[in-house]
Amino acid sequence: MEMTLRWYGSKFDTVTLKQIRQIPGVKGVITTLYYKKPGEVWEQNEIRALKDEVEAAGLKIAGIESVNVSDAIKTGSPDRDRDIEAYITTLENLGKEDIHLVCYNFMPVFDWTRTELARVREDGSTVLAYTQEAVDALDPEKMFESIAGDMNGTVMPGWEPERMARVKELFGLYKDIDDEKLFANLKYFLEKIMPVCNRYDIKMAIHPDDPAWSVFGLPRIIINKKNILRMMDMVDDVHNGVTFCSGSYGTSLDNDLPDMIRSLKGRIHFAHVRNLRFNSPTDFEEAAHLSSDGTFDMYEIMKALYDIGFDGPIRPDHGRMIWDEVAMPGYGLYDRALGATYLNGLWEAIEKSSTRGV
Ligand code: DNO
Repeated sequence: MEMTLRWYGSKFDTVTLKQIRQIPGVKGVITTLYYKKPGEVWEQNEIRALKDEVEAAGLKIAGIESVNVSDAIKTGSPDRDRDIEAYITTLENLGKEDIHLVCYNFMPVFDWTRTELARVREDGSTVLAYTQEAVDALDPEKMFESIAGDMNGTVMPGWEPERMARVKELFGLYKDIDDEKLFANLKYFLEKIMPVCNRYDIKMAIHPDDPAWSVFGLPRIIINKKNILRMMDMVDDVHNGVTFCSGSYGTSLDNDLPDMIRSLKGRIHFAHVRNLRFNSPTDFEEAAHLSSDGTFDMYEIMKALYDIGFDGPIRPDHGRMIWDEVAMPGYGLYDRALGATYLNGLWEAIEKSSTRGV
């Protein structure tokens, strides 16, 4: 296991590489060329410059989150082959720069969905939260407006204003796409990119849909053990793997997280570990990482990762906004640093008690 933090690049992130470097046990970042649009090629010199910047700060790039997949690929429109070619070139350029992990998602229209970005908890911290009631009452075209005021001046991944301005058009693109078509389009995409992934040993790690059910009637497929095993089987290559995100799969209380982890042995290439607190099955908020602050048993999650021999990058994922920090919701420094430290502590205890037989 390699502890990392997500970092959006010096032009976009409020957190610096120097700060990340000072979190005990964090040796790498998960990063991206945040300005790239889906379908655009990432040039090798741009990747090299990012790598140089990270390495100059004493860190390494542990993986990319995300190289985004275009709507043409997700909907299987006639332009998809052009975009897949661009994706392949990007993967080649990443491979040439010795980067071997790519996180991506296959969610239609909206990436992750939350209805509040700054719900105030009893201790005064603020967190991202979701209620189904709020989604049901909302016109999807108003979704962005309803949360934009709480973004603290940042651009949140998947919620880029220029994309959100086209929400109506985007819904139109997906009107004939159901789960089966989305699965077929994902298979087509994966089959095309597997040769380059094999050539450069690039592990593709699909991020789950968040929340793990359909929102606004859009299809959602990466939501549970059955579907993810179907995806692993449909393109049976070790480079076709997953980002195991406890906070996304965990939105559905039907998902048994440690059991899912065990069933994905060898195919989890990246882990996002965080906790949620459920106020009801349809109202949840992002808690501190500590088990007792939320609903999940974080020890069992880390133990399952340990037991399957997980040795990829992990990140504490979202944190609460604490100590008056102003940052991208979920992506401040302080609570993620506390999360990294806690998860490192759990891991050390699990490792030592396993190897010392106590
Ligand atoms: C939200 C993130 C997602 C994730 C993408 C992966 O905070 O977990 O935006 O990065 O879905 O492509």
